[in-house]
Amino acid sequence: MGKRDAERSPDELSRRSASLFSVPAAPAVWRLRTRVLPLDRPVVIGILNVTPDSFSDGGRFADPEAALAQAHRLVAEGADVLDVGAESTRPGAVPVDAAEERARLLPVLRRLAAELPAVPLSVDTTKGDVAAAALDAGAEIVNDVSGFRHDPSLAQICADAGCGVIVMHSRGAARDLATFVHASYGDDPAAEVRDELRRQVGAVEGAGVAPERVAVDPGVGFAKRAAHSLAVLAALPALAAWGYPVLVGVSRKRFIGEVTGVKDPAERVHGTTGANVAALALGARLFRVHDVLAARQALDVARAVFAAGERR
Ligand code: HH2
Repeated sequence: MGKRDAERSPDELSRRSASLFSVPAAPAVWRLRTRVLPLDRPVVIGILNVTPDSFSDGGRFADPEAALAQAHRLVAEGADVLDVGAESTRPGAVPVDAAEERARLLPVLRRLAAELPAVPLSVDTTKGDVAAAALDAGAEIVNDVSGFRHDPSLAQICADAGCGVIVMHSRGAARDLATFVHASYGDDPAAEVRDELRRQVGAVEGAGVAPERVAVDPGVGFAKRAAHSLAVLAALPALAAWGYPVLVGVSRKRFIGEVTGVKDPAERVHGTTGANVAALALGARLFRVHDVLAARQALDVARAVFAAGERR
């Protein structure tokens, strides 16, 4: 029989609590199109929305010059990767056709690839031909919020390009993604999310994408009420146990507003920090955020604490 806590020395107890909260094992690197991203430090992915209508920063960076200035700011604040998106998933956002999406993205991606060559670029799209053009313009990663469900050509395009892919859990068609239309779950929402995500990862790998290029994302806020988003975050260790790098996109989202009572998304930075640090402790390695400086500092400090625990 094991010892009771009362019989353990303070040193033994603190060693055990350090290992309880130490970061679960994750792969050492994530392979992208032309480079390898180390995962020994939390990876901060800065969001660059070149959209007129995103939920928290819509319209601010739709002009390419404004987008470039914002990209330089995010990198100066410590972003490791930039995720560039031209179609909002916000409920009620106007769908964007592929030609318009390309016209918004390509000038920005080309300039970023030239001006910030050390920063891997991710393209947030669900469309194969947009992804193909973005990869030609220098993107390293394809981030698909439909989890490679909407466009059957996309996984093959990624396999041929050898790029990194982010497979995110979601349900339903484009207009329903960030709504509650499909937010019905049984007793264990996180297990259902994992089952569905597992199928999507299988489909992506079945199309030829190498497992070491895959990152997985539970899709916080996508077909998930606040309780579902909290449940998938709490269950991150089971997702991390698959062995892929885990990404979370909690930044400024509605569940943070519900927990904190903060209505304005731009004011949700402190709640976002809390969610990101919790996610790091539970196994996430990649953090998609609007507020890069806060995430960079908070995650680096949290990582340093866990690392000190591991050395004991
Ligand atoms: N969330 C959003 C967009 N893309 N990609 C991943 N992998 N994970 C996410 O959680 C995620 C994502 C929604 O946030 P945002 O880009 O700020 O808003 P909008 O869709 O309105 O542009």
